[in-house]
Amino acid sequence: MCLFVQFRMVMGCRSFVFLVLVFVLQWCFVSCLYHPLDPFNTTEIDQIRTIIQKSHLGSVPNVTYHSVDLEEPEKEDVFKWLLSSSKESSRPRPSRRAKVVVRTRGETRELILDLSNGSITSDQVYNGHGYPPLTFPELYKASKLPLQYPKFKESILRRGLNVSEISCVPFTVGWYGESVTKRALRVVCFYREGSVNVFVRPIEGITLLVDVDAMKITMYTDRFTAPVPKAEGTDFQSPTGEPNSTTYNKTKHGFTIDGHEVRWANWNFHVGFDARAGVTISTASIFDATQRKFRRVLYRGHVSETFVPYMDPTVEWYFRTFMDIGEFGFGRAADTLQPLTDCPENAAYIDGLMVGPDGLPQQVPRVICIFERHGGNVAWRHTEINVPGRVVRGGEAETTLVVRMIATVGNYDYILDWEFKKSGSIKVGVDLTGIPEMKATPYTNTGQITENVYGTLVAENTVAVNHDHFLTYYLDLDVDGDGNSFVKAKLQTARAAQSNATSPRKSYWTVVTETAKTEADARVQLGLEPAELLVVNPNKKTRLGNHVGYVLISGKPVNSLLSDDDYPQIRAAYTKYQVWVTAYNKSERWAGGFYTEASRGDDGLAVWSQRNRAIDNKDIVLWYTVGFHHAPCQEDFPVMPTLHGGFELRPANYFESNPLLEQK
Ligand SMILES: *[C@@H]1O[C@H](CO)[C@@H](O)[C@H](O)[C@H]1NC(C)=O
Ligand SMILES: *[C@@H]1O[C@H](CO)[C@@H](O)[C@H](O)[C@H]1NC(C)=O
Ligand SMILES: *[C@@H]1O[C@H](CO)[C@@H](O)[C@H](O)[C@H]1NC(C)=O
Ligand SMILES: *[C@@H]1O[C@H](CO)[C@@H](O)[C@H](O)[C@H]1NC(C)=O
Ligand SMILES: *[C@@H]1O[C@H](CO)[C@@H](O)[C@H](O)[C@H]1NC(C)=O
Ligand SMILES: *[C@@H]1O[C@H](CO)[C@@H](O)[C@H](O)[C@H]1NC(C)=O
Ligand SMILES: *[C@@H]1O[C@H](CO)[C@@H](O)[C@H](O)[C@H]1NC(C)=O
Ligand SMILES: *[C@@H]1O[C@H](CO)[C@@H](O)[C@H](O)[C@H]1NC(C)=O
Ligand SMILES: [Cu+2]
Repeated sequence: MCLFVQFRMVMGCRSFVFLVLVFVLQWCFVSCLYHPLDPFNTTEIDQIRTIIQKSHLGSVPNVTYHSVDLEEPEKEDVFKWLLSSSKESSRPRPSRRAKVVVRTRGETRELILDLSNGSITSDQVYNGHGYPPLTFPELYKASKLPLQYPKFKESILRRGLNVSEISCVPFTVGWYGESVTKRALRVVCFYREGSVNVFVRPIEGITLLVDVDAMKITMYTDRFTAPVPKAEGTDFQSPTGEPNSTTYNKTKHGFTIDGHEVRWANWNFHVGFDARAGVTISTASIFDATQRKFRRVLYRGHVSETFVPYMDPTVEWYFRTFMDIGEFGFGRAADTLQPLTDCPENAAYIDGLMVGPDGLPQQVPRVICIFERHGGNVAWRHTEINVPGRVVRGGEAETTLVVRMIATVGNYDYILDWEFKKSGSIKVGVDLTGIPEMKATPYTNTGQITENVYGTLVAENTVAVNHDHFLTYYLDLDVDGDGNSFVKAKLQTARAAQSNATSPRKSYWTVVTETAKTEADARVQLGLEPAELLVVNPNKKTRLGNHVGYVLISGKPVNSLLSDDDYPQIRAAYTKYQVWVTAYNKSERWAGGFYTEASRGDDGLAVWSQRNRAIDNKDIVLWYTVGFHHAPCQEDFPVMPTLHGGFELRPANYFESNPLLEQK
């Protein structure tokens, strides 16, 4: 029954249960597995809270849970479990351990819990820089403070505005060289009156700082005013409401979801949901029809960090340099998917579960959708006219499987896709949409502007400010096993030998491969030289003798243009390169460091890479950053059409030949 408790697929789960109850019970008994990388279920979340309440923290008032993460089991134990052929009950599932970060009495405390014996195996106060993610109640309370603050109310009256029509939004503050920091938020206010599009009507000129632990306004300035942009033409609501659920419930799927494991075509993988990363893909392997077995591809993949720095250095704007994953969390920001808009008719939905600030389980309905995409593309084709007397045609329409989640982080929406192809490719896509951050100005036409406004006039009195989006992916590839190497296959122009009279050609390109020995060799700024970037398994060869591998097909080369000594860049130093490779270490998953809020750049990918560990024929992790420099345009107002980015991991000498034909 576990399947149905954890996963309410929208496809009429309940009636399905009644119809095939007997079958399901038997089936669950033999195959309803608890995968070692499963997110915590309600029983386990309750157990975690109980363990903490029974400890010395039980008598401490106001313990808030900021992060509860599965403490990653050893990889070898996960594989022992995966490859075990014994029955579920006797499978050696690694013990479930939780890393819990709570705050109490103004301190950050890290606990490691062992759920198998209910003990706290480690308990320490964290004294380093930075703080755990902010909780929703903290953000909510901070957003309400201005509305009761006399000086703010005065400022609003002076602007001739109605305080009842104001929405305030808490923004993280970053770090700008302060030697002592407090958990703080800047609260920025907007005028709704006549519009639901809160973010397009900023009230400019006011700076408001909140001390989060004290939950008090500790700084207030009102330096200038600018006209509030008008409400007209800013609405973005769809004319129709919720779709009729009967139109999307009755679907047949070409895949199965068993616990958190998905099987489709030649793929087999685990889908998880994490408060910090959002959707995670784990233990993805692909069936090789030649070898008659599943072979490993990706041990774990998810967004590790995001960095969104705005390019306006003025007093009211400079701090807007967000690292959403660590400061807030893509899982916490994940939205319930709207059938037929967010996911097509044939989608199955799964719910997400996380731990609330009070330690109680918090459910997010329909947080991930999974669907087959019949995108109208061609998987492969050929027409042969050189067979005498015949025209020979072959080909196949492409069907892929998409796993999708959407995070709405304040003004922006990120649509995260993991698309699996029968060819062995994994395409990772991200679509940006939502409302760009706007700044109110006196200008109504670009002809009036004589100063730098740090963006584009997208509507009267409205500048959409220039900014970047960087999404850094954690990609623990295990190409056909643990021992992997990172190879740069550089394409170099060569001169044809002039002495050879048989060829008139003067040049050609050739492939010169370089295997990265250490982490320093594996920092890559794309676009500087043509090169194929591969993760290969040097211990495995095809029958023909090529090393089996996966190639990274990158998107546009975008790296941060901020100077290295700029504070936000110190915190997000890893955005200087699009590609990094590190030695696998289960504690190194968050590119911006574990404690990202007000971090100082002393933890994270750029720091780990400085250790310059050996990465040749080792268990390695590939990090890839999808980047966008966003200089907004008028079409981005009042809500922007999706802007696509992404990359592909594609087999390269992994199979003996085209796997699409092998499946026949
Ligand atoms: C469709 O699914 C939704 C969500 O699971 C459920 O509330 C509804 O009753 C279902 N409708 C039908 C007709 O099965
Ligand atoms: C949660 O998982 C544990 C195994 O880790 C299992 O024993 C328990 O029944 C599950 N609880 C629910 C509500 O699924
Ligand atoms: C605990 O929280 C409550 C409500 O927020 C507050 O009134 C109280 O002062 C807090 N207690 C301590 C010891 O911080
Ligand atoms: C619980 O198990 C852990 C091993 O995971 C061990 O270190 C610890 O001592 C055990 N605690 C108790 C109370 O048995
Ligand atoms: C201010 O807004 C509130 C709520 O929208 C409304 O009820 C009230 O009449 C407004 N006050 C003025 C002075 O317009
Ligand atoms: C949904 O659609 C079905 C079939 O078209 C119809 O019978 C039902 O009344 C509709 N329900 C709602 C709430 O509109
Ligand atoms: C000249 O070209 C022929 C034919 O492509 C090739 O077999 C031979 O190796 C070449 N010789 C030199 C010296 O490049
Ligand atoms: C693993 O990573 C953590 C955090 O960066 C570090 O403290 C630890 O030394 C690393 N372990 C190894 C074996 O590199
Ligand atoms: Cu943007």
